[in-house]
Amino acid sequence: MILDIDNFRLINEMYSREMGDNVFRTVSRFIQAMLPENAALYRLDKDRMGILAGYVTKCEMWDLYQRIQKMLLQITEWRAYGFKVEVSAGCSGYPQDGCMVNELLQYAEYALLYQPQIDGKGEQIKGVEALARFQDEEGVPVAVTEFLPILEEHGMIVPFGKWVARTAMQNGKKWLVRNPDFKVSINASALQLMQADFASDILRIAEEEGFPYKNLIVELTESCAVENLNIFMDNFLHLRQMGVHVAMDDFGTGYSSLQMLKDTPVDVVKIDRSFVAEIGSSEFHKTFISFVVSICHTVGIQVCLEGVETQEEFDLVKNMQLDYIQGYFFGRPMEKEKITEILQ
Ligand code: G
Ligand code: MN
Repeated sequence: MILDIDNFRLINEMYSREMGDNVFRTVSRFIQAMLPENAALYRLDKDRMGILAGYVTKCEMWDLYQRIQKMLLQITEWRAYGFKVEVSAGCSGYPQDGCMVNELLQYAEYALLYQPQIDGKGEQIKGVEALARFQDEEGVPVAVTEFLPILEEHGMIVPFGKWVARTAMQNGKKWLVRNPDFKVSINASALQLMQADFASDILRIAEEEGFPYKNLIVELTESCAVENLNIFMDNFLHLRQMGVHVAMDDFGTGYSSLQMLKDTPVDVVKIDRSFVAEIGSSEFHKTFISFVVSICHTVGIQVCLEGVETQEEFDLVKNMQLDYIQGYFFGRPMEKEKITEILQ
């Protein structure tokens, strides 16, 4: 749904730009506060904002619009100035009318950040994981995981995934010049893995961007494999055949991690960060990590430990022969320029 503040130009002209900004800020703050959980608000341009919501009918959107109208009329802040603020709205839904979602996503500020992956001794950066972030109204970053259901619902996950892949490879290419073994990881959701074209799309993008297959890691989660095993397997095998590396993300959280490991021979296993979180207090969690390292190394799989946040945690794992460590202790997801700096 796209909302347009009526008479916004007039407010700007009759009062001031500051007044206009003030009105816009207040209006969006009020709208933000009444949005349901599955919806997000964006500023599109001067006087327009968009609400992107998943799992709702047009009727519900219309109802939301009416409630917004009513709420705005109750704002008293501008009474003294003698004007009232109303908004007009246009609403479209996917898949019925499609393109507005594209417009919204085009306007939405999303960025790709990169989190360093260090070697097991904590000495040298070996690669990065690309992580998408949406910037909300106030510029507060929102993890894309919170957005995936909306993207999926609107059929946007495939174009979004392609955007992530292309951007990561574009940005990552220059890191390879002086670090030929540097790895760039991207995440793929279960829905992407179920597209018959997934692997060939990734390979084509790598080709177009001049990014070597061997420097790319595609991260999958265990849940990827359950629904449509054939398409998943085809994609998986195709990527590996061509030399793209595949990592199993969030390892240890699924129902059948070990079976998964047996059936899908990945290159890297990423141990879920919940294991590190309890490493200080739980012998099981600590043993689990060494156990995974030992079983994986026996069959030639590398291991990345996620979620190392403190020196104490690092001290407990630095002799575990891990291949990679990733976590806030070594760096939060950061702008590409920061990675370039680190690599200097
Ligand atoms: O599912 P996946 O492993 O791709 O998720 C990566 C997410 O984990 C990112 O959102 C990233 O910000 C977050 N993350 C990375 N390192 C840490 C950490 O050390 N602690 C916590 N709490 N989160 C982390
Ligand atoms: Mn991941």
